[in-house]
Amino acid sequence: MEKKILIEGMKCSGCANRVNNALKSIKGIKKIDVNLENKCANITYKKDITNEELTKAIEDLGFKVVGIE
Ligand SMILES: [Cu+2]
Repeated sequence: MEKKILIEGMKCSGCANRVNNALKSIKGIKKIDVNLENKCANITYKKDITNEELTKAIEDLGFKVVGIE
């Protein structure tokens, strides 16, 4: 299963790394691809992960999740 998370506020590769690490800490995510230019993160996961869980992990870092599709 895959989701695309739209994120506002990432300005450099350091930001992208922080998002990557936050997502990495969520159990069940198998693959993470944070794209700075497109302001999004694509994830592949195997167990159910709620949008709330994803949003919280990213917004705790100070970024804004504007959509998950
Ligand atoms: Cu940055």
